Amino acid sequence: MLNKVADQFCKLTQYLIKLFHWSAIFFYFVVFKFNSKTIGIHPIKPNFDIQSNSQTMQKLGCILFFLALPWISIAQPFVANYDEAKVPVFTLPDLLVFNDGTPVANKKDWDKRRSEIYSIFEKEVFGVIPEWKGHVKSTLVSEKADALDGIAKRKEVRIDFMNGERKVSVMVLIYLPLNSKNAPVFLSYNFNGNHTTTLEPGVLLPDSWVSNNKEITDNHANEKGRGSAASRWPIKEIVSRGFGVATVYYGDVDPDFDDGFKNGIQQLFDAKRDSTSWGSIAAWSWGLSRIMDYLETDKDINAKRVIMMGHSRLGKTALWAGASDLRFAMTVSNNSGCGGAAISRRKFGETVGRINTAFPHWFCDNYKKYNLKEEIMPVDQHELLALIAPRPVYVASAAEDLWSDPRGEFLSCVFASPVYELLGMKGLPSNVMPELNTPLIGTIAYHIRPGKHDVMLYDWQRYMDFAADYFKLKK
Ligand code: GTR
Repeated sequence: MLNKVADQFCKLTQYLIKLFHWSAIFFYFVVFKFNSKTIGIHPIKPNFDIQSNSQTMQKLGCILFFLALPWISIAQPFVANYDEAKVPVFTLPDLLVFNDGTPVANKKDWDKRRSEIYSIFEKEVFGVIPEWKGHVKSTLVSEKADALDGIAKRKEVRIDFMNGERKVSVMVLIYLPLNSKNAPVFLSYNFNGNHTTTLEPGVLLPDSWVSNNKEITDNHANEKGRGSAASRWPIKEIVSRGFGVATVYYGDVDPDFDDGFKNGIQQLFDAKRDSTSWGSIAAWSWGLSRIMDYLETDKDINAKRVIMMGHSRLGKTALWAGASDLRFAMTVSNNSGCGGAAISRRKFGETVGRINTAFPHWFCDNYKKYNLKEEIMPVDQHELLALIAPRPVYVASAAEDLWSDPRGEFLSCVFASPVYELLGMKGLPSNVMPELNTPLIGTIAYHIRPGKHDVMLYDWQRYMDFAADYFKLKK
């Protein structure tokens, strides 16, 4: 949907530029000629007034033309490359070499190298999170002991973030298998409100801004959305296999539009902005850490077993949260693509320039330096995965989701593997892209399934298998 809006915007801009361009030409030729002819004086021998008049027109035409030039070059509609033969030859930054060229030899070295890489991602990609000076309060809002036809306990917990008079509230919806305080829990943002993940009538609608669609015209959630994303949230299957689910509407933390960072939790921070200031992905990721703070206090939950999971932009967020907060035991990136798991230097599908143009608020301003210049980036996305090591990470692609560059997502897993191996873990077990529905499972895992950009039951089943092995649950 947002892609379509961005493309329409691009077309409109192009149309306006053409109009501007032709006006410039019109001014230059038509008005100038009209002036010369109607006044009836040969342009080569004009009198002083006519000459200055025509020179003014000429200058105006030139100025308009040159003003239009940069726009003409930047507003060409983006055409994604989907041809493997056109992927540029690239050299990735070496994970196991310090910025000063010294090799990384052991686990201790890796801790230092990790800080170097983390700091580059902070300052050049996602942005630095300012110091939090407010306070936080959590309140149990509802509880149901026999949810999902009696197999789960459901609760809703509101977390209020406050700084002075300013307050932002975030609602966490939690489902837990009955009588299991040890269940691993998938923590995952949803796109349109907690009520869209389930058909259960009691689940609250968000109060915060939601994007408009066929059913919503006033940026407020309504009952029509209940259960609309349930296919992405097979909560009953998840709970039946002994896992919990904690989900939060991402717009509660930061509404997803470019508002100059004035709403969502960013309004609660007093920091001035510069080119390294945080974008929305960092804000959403900060929110996940605060939800983790709450989960650590919840007696029904073993917070050492929280699995960070996200789809698409929220997959990018999950990876950055997994890299930033070592309390997340495992991270799952579903179709995260550009700025997530896909290698940026491949420029396949969505590129850095395209994502920064369509979503200027997601990353820090420094990231824009790499628009059309991915090859000079000081990091690439295999390093984002490596920041999660030695904890398990699962990356998944969809065959028709070329926009997210499945091969680039796979290669990140391959290129992050040496760090896992240095730390004594198994990297991805193969460097050959697997067939559809044939997961590769090491401490880094990868699969590609048939179908579109989405989260499907197949994806969840693989994540649950992976987590069940790691947490040694009965299958
Ligand atoms: C697309 C965007 C992708 C991905 C996706 C999503 O429009 O280009 O990077 O994040 O949105 O989040 O659904």
